[in-house]
Amino acid sequence: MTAELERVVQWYPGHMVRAMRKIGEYLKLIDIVIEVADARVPRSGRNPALDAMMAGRARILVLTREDLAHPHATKAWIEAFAAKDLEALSVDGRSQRSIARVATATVGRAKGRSGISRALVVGVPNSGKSSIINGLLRRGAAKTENRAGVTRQLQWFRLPPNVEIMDTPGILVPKIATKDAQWMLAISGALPRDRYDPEQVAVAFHRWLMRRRPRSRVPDLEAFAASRGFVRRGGKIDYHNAAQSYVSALNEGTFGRITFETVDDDAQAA
Ligand SMILES: Nc1nc2c(ncn2[C@@H]2O[C@H](COP(=O)(O)OP(=O)(O)OP(=O)(O)O)[C@@H](O)[C@H]2O)c(=O)[nH]1
Ligand SMILES: [Mg+2]
Repeated sequence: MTAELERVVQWYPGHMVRAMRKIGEYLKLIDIVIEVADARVPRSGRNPALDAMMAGRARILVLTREDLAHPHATKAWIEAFAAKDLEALSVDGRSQRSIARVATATVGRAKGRSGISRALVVGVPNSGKSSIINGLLRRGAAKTENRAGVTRQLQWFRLPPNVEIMDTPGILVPKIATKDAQWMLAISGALPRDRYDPEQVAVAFHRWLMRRRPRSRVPDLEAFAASRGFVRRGGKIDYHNAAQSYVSALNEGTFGRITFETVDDDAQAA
């Protein structure tokens, strides 16, 4: 088993380059920007290039997967964003009740009944953009799936009475800044499964957790593999499949609600 996150994980295919350019072209038509990020990675799960592009517009930051993030951490993040004049709200993108809050925030920023407002939904891959759009439209109009790179093109939808909303493909940064950001983005599903080694990701996550919470009872990959029966004939552990299952377990909340990045990391880095 390899211990370190050695392979450089990058993913910036052509459709992201094109989407970035198209968003730039549409931007002058846009009144409201809804940025969608996984609540577990509110720093690495945001794309600074999109952030810079959207500056000066009416914006909402929707933190998805609140069901998997730690509630205290999410609250601290929302307050930190508010202090920077960015309205953030946390949701479970699969819950209609959550989406109703996004609808209220969006409509609150729309023009009066007379004109059409245009909203743009942006964010890194698999953050839950299309799910939010489907929730707002109350139908499965936009394709969603639990893997990165599902939405490939920009697409408009009509949200009665007077909002038009555009789904966009997830756009990553061309170069992921740190090794921590790499495993965090891998777990959150922003990177396709064939782009990273799940063993390295599972090990990097557990090491990070032990540094943060030495008394945590979340199993390491070895213990998980043994307890879930990932043993081949001859007693050898099947680490690869165990690691994939480990990453899935993290995303099903099996190990509890864990936020990977805290506001305090920011303060320490500053
Ligand atoms: N647990 C949990 N899963 C969510 C939440 N929101 C969305 N999902 C799931 O996350 C997966 C990705 O959702 P999508 O809406 O397709 O994500 P996307 O941002 O459109 O992805 P791309 O188009 O690939 O960039 C789906 O399996 C959703 O069901 C949430 O709040 N909690
Ligand atoms: Mg999508």
